[in-house]
Amino acid sequence: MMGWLPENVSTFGERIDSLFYLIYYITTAVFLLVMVVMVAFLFLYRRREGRPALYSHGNNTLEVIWTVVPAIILVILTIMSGVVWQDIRGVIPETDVQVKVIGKQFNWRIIYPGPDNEFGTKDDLEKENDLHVPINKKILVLLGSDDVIHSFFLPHLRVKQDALPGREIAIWFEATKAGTYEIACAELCGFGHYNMRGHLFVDSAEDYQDWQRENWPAAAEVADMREAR
Ligand SMILES: [Cu+2]
Repeated sequence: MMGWLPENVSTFGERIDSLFYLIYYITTAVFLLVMVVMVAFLFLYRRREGRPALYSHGNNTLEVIWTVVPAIILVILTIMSGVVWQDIRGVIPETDVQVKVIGKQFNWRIIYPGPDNEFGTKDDLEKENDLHVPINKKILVLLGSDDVIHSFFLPHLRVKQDALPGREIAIWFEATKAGTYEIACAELCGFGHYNMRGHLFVDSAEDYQDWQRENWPAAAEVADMREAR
């Protein structure tokens, strides 16, 4: 039944999806109710020979009900959304891995800080469109843009955030399933927008280590030394 969103592989995705479906079901129910009643009334109260038109000023009780009930539903949805937003976006938890993602017409620059976990040092590594992260770890993404407004979209992780030139925006996620997922740009950013696509590789712990080893042989030695101890 819930097959038409991309598979969720994010720790917080379930909470966002639940809200989405709750709102979807409420609006669908209201839509159907309004349409059925409207069509029924069109038929029941159509013009008929000998039936005079009726002047009605309305019905105060009914109007109060259909104003107050939706207002209460909206307030409840606002509170529920606010709680989820605060938990996911209000605070950045302690993260295990950090990476810079810079939008640029028309690709994603992915900058890894390297073994020292600091940006702007010699062991930084820049890749185009390929983001490798380990599974079951919290990933901090420092998001920026070199030119225009882009939007960093990880549909399977339920992450979408505008990337603005001149600003660094911190977001995070944690992936729960290994695999290759899409990175898309969700902001019309120019002629090549449709082609602004990358890959998110969620690696098992071993695969991630292998990937690190390939890119930073020195780091692998450090990791090996730690393991040997
Ligand atoms: Cu873009």
